[in-house]
Amino acid sequence: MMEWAKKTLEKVELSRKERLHQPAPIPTETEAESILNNFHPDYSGKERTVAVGPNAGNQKFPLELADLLEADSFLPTSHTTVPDIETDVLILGGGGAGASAALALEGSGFNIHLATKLRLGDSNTVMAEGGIQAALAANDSPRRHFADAMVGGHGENETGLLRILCESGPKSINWLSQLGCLFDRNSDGTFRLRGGGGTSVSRILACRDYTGLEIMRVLKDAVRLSSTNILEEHIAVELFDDGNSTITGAVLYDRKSARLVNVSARAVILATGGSGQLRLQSFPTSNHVGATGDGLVMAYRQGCRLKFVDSYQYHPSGACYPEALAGQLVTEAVRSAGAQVVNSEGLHFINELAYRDVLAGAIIKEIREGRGVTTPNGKQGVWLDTPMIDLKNGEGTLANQFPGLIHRFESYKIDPVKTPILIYPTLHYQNGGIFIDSQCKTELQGLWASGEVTGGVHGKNRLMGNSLLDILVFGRRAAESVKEEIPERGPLTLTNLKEFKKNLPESLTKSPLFFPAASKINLDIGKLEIGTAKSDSSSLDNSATFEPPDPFAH
Ligand code: MEZ
Repeated sequence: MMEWAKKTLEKVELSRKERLHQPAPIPTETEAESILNNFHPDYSGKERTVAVGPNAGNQKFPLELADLLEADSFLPTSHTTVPDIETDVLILGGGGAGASAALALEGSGFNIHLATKLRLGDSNTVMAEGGIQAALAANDSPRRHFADAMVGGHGENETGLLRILCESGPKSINWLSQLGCLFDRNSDGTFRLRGGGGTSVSRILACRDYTGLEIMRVLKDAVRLSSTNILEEHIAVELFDDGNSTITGAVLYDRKSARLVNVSARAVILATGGSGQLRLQSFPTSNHVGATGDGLVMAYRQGCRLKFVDSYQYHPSGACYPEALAGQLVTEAVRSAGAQVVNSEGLHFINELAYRDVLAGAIIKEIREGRGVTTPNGKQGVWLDTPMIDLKNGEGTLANQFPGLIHRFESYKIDPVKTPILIYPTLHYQNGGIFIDSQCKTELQGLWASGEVTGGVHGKNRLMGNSLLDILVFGRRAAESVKEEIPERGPLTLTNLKEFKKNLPESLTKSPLFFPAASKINLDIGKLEIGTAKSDSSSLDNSATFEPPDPFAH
């Protein structure tokens, strides 16, 4: 029990009955604008332009990302370019987008390699809880899905990409079901559909509160059974070009043998995911440990422009207490099932299904204005009144629909069925990324990209459940395009990298980051020679017992 919060919890309990049938208002457009401008982290001015690369001087980046874009490469320009592996298609990333691309290439006759930083499946995909959108209901349509996402994205979505996303929803669910994905169903066998923030009809399919895990389970099994060569613990370090800007492969770092591996490929699909582990402005994150924006850095050095990378999604309901869970996702589905967002005085100050950016800003506002709850360690949050779920929907609903939530909190003697959860926004999703066209082609020949590393489809605020759909749709689409347009094999050079380095300001730091500093995983890549295994002394710093990253570290 949270003894320290006794007084405020009493106020929450006292106001519960009155709140039961009284939804709080969604802010008007003017109120929302004021909340965003004054309280949302994207609008705090903690951003700057960079001096090098295709966006130099004309696009602002969060400070932490700008530093990485202007940092030096780990790879010396003298690095040898003799290939260790020759393949047709190299997929970088082992999450949902990379796995979907690999599966769509099966049967093409191409030789396929998929390289992943950790193990196949270790990705933000498995961290997604609440569901995936697809216009399947009788009263729904891809057009309606499109309209909802467009409004949610502040009208800034790339319309061509968004149309493809929404039109591909139903067949993506069909494909996943054929692979064995067990979506929740109604007693009549139809898919159980939930609502979410910004969905005008129920459109979200779920597997309880572990949807991403279930989706990745089937994708992973299928990839393992396919002809794809899986290179686990092979971290992408840099891309190769042919001397004429066409991408021709990548340099990987094999963690197990501590060797650099040159891969020559006719096509590269970048599916390296997001960058929540940059922990912008010291925010905790819901992202997996490898989400450090490596794909953005590598592609940028080659000349790919980045779009909207000043726009990140701070998921309103990240866990705030206990500190060991800080930043972990408390799915939006908990809010759509009836849990209300309540301040220290027991006031239901905003509708919990307001757009994510507005809700996150409103929570920060409440705290800054003194109506938040302070934990014994000085962290601040507001209440998510989870007991409301059973009150509204009947006893047992929360336990039945959100077993993952219960499991995590009961370890700390908090029962969300009886006690509200303290929440604070958590860095959840990179809204922007690499420019792609409708075939997932980047601005460089030979390089395709899909999933969270790309920018545009979600505009400046993604709706719940559209990222799980995105990775399936655009992972497979990239593969289809590769099948049609794969170039001939080109030479491996570091021409683009050398050009980029020429204009680089003096920099002591190196990038990509690969792992957050708090993980204590240090890769000493610059010192390695190609093909020379570093005896048994891996470059991992194993001197201390491994501690998971401190969720509040930066
Ligand atoms: O798409 C998401 O971000 C998602 C499903 C998150 C969640 O709240 O569960």
